[in-house]
Amino acid sequence: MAKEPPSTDDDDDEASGLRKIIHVDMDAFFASVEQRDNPDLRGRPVAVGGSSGRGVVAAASYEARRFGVKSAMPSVTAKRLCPDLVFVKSRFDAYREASGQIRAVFRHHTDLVEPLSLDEAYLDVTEDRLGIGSATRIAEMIRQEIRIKTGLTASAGVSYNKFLAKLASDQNKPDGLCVIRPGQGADFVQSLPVRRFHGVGPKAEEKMKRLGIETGADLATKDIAFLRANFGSFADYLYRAARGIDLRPVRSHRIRKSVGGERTFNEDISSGSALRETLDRIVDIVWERVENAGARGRTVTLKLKYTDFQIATRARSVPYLVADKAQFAQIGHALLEEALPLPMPIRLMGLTLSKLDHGDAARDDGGDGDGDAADRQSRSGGRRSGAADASQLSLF
Ligand code: DCP
Ligand code: MG
Repeated sequence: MAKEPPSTDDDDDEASGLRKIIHVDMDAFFASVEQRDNPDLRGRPVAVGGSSGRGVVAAASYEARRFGVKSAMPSVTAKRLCPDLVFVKSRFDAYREASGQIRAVFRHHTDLVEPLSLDEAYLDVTEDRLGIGSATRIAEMIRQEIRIKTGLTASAGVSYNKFLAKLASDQNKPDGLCVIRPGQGADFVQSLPVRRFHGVGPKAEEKMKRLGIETGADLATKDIAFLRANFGSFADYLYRAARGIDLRPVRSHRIRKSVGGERTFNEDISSGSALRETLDRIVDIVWERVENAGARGRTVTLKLKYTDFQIATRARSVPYLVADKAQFAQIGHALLEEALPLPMPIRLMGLTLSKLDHGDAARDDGGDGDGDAADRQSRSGGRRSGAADASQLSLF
């Protein structure tokens, strides 16, 4: 029996219907696939990525991380930190295959799977397919099934919303499990550095630091008006997150329309050679995102923003999916050549791949995501009363 009146947090948990959410994230994904497929690499510090002057580390094995090597670090820096580091070229077909296997494991337990990238996904197991009931038990089964099917380890977080489940999956990496039970979310978030909040990147972290916000507890002292004034549309998410609340449903039907990236320059550029070089760098960044998303597409769009802030776009579609980075780059360059000579210098260049084909995600295309989520939400709402609440809690 609860002796105290329900706190606002409990109210919000109720509003979200005490969902059972699991976030699964593979450990050192690309690097682990390489170690699995090449026994010589096991137990050694491994970096996936180019070792050349401009290469960056895509993934670092846990052995390499002990030396401070991590994703997105320039390869030269990584080599300096860890002289014995072994560089391995990426093999996206192998990563995509493992990704398909883990998604099949997820679907064995629920239809409500929202992949975030090749190696991680949110699952809503409030009403799990096999009727197991305990989200913690399901997470353990999933980790074991992934190990059997792929020979790789996964970490999982279990909680009552997406925000907390993702934090939890990171908590006991590698090969770990962490459960944040109903009522524990607000406390869990207090001591965390804001950088661990999903969506807070280096820039937001820096800005928060200037505002005296370093932890969840600091964030929770700021009212919504202050957050809106400083973080615009991000404010509502932050306000709730600082209290362990997140109302976003798991959306299995979310279809990404495009993958792209752009760069704003410190100095406006206009010369053909500088433009081509810039485009190459953008191709590197965007193609990495395309591969991480497991996306394939048919249309490439080049965006140029001129010094007078006018935006020009040029697009080209191909009859088949863009096959690889070389073809992506070639189409991007063809679009750029068409735009030359430029009428004036540009301050921004962007490149996007769209008309995406979603591979195995196509299976999810059948319905309207929001409608379905709302339906599930209300169905669970209907079941939610008296004894059902107690059993849901005990089975968490
Ligand atoms: N990746 C990448 N470039 C980055 C970050 C990631 O190419 N800047 C790729 C390589 C990773 C994979 O995406 O193996 C998954 O990214 P994660 O952030 O989940 O990192 P890992 O799975 O490598 O490690 P962790 O155990 O921390 O999840
Ligand atoms: Mg991972």
